[in-house]
Amino acid sequence: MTDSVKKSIFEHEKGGFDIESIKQSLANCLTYSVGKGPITATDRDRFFAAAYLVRNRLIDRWMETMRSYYAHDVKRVYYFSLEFLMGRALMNGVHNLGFDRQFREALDELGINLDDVREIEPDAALGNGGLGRLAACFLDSMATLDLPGYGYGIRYEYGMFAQRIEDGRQVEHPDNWLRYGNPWEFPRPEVLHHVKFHGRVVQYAEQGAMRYHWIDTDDVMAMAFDTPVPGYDTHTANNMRLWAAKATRDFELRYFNEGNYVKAVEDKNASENLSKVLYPDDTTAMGRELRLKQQYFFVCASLHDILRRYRKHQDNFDSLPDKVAIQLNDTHPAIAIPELMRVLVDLHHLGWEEAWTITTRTFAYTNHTLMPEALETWPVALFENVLPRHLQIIYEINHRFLKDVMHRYPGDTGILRRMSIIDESGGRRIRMAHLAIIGSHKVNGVAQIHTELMKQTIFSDFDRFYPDKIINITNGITPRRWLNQANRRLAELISSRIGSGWVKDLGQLKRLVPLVEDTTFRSEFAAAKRVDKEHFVAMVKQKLNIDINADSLFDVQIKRIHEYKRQLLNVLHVVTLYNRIRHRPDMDHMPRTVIFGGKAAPGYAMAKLIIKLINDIADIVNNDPKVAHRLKVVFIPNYDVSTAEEMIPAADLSEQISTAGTEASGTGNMKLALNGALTIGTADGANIEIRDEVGEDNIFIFGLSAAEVAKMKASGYQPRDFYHANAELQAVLDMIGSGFFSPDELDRFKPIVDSLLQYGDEYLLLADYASYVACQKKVELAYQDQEQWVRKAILNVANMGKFSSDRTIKQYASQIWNAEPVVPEATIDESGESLISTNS
Ligand code: 7LS
Repeated sequence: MTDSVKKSIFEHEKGGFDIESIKQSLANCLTYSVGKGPITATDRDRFFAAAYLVRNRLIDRWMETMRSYYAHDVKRVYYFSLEFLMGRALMNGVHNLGFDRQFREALDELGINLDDVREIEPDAALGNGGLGRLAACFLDSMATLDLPGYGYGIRYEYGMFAQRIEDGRQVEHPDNWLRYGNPWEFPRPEVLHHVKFHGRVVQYAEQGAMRYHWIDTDDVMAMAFDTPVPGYDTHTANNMRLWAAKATRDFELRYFNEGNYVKAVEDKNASENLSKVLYPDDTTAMGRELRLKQQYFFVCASLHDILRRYRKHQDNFDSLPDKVAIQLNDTHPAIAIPELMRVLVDLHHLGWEEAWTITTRTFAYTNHTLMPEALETWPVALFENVLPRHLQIIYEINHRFLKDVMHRYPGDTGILRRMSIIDESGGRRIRMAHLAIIGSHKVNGVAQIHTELMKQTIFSDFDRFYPDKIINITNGITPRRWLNQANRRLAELISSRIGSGWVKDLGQLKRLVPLVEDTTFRSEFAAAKRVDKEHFVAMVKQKLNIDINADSLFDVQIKRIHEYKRQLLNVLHVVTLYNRIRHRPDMDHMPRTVIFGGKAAPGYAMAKLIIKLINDIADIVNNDPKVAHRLKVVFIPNYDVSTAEEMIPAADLSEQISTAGTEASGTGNMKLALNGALTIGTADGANIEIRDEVGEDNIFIFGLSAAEVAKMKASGYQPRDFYHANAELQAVLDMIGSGFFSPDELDRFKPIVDSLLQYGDEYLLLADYASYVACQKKVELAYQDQEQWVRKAILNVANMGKFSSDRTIKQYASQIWNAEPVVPEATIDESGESLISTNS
């Protein structure tokens, strides 16, 4: 190949953004990166070519961003998370680079169907639910705001399981998302860190100080994989660095020494299992040892990586907190606190006090739940075995902390027991939340009510002890993915009226408020929703062969299946409506389609039974001629980021009906309201702040408040009283319990009814039932007045500005991280050294 040909290929690959360059680049990528010609290429080949095309246009920005962070030695923010639910990257890249239109037209001119290509890409589903998706929205916002923010996590080989529904039941299938390769990641085989496990600690005195050595360990290597995170409408592209486990070379040596090749390979496999799979559980601790190892594995590698970067400019650790902020996404990475202490004290011989000041000024912790079963604790014995030195350090942290507590509250032994990192009640366990609070300078909750409850209940002692440590920063979502990409029709309508500034400044949506009086705008808004609903109708027909009616109210509940989220309360309402239609078939009944989506943790039997119940009810209701299309029930399988993007634009009603005081924030509530769905919800999580923004008249709030829930529980809640007092409720429960919906197995759903009537109805469904059903009636009346409904929907969209993750991230940056935006400049690296070895 001549130099000029090479050069022209390179020029095209770097990428212009005009249609001709895109067409040329796509052809080049197909040939030179995929190795296919236009005739033999499959849709998958075309997807890969398109991905390389986008990637090539990102790389310069990405490298320049890293170089400029390096050149200015800026303060960096590291978001430590066991989960990143990124979804698909192709259109996000196109969109954030701002060449949507040209990209579409180029593909069109080449006769390539964009949807076919786009849909080949598997979701990067490295997360369970809200907490993982929040991490992904935060990366988008940090890049968009030009903040030097890095994601650090695990490159799971298998992400969140794929859910199939077979005979109405959830069946889990492995998510082999890397099978065809991942065009977005750059393997960095030279970026490797040693991670130790097990072994023992020896101590000896040296120059008057006690030194600790962690020896005889089992070691694993962590290898880096980097993925660019493009900001929207900016030159910044940040980095997400995920770690994969690799065996050390010890195994090869052992093979030579022992001549036992098979055993060596087995051991090698076992150590590489560490990053094999994401635990599909967002409540109860499981897979214990491996999960703890995953946590330490990525924390250890990430901290070493960060310190290596830090020490390129600094020869001591004094300014670590001025150059590094580490945000702990829940307690899952909280082992980073004793790990940093170990590095500073054991490896670099800092004094304890000095190391502790640096550590606490570096870390901050976000709490995402008050639910006792999701508050992480680890048995001391497990720590002793897996991380013996860290256990010692935790004891030392605890000892010093409790001494301070004792000084503050002399003679109060109760408070020592309550605040200790070690829970001594029944089997000694390490309370990771206590460790995270003590080791951080700031702790935040994710919605006002959640933070208040944190301060008043589980962390009240800590709030008293550290008065300004616990703060609130309400969650948000990225408007790029959740409106501008997911709902093109609505996004274009909005931009046609108020310009596109809202994409980066969501508060500008307020300018839609006066347009509620504009009949043209209202009808265009309604028409956009209508088209989105029709698309959804076609999808349901194609995937599930169910006919649903676009004129009906689309009543949507999409989230992980969990008892506290109360999908079952929604089900009780569905059966109530069914009975009303059956008993009064000739009356007017407003057509409604109740749509569910969500995964249950594989070991969570009750959640899986609720899925089966929804599907069994769907079978009967959807096929009952008396109902005649006035009620339909659909369960959309495999709810994930991409499915959410399809469903949210079509929703009329958003179900956010958790027992008050249980949902820390919720973020699906924000996504649905931003897309013009009205919320029916409890006074819980961010619903309360959504009500404050959109106004009482534009939201449907029902049920007990968190205070009332607490009071009712304290005074001895009797679910049976509600059962006996409400004939409709009684009928519904009797039908479910006696097998009306499961004629093939009459007692199939008895455990569900028993959980309500025999076992105390922990989430107070029966207490909220009447209020919920009455509120749903108000929804129906409102929906029947389409003009009023559309006004409300517009006002929801217009008032969602607060819930941009850009606002959330700005608050983190100023209230926790003390980090500033850095606008990248094209600083070409004259040394010619590679980006990674010098500047990453
Ligand atoms: C988890 C595990 C666990 C959320 O999405 C907990 C666990 C585990 O305890 C145990 C063993 C194996 C795997 N994976 C993954 C997540 C969580 N915990 C949480 C806690 C809160 N996962 N949330 C949600 O976070 C959102 C963002 O702040 C909130 O909007 C939402 O209200 C909250 O439920």
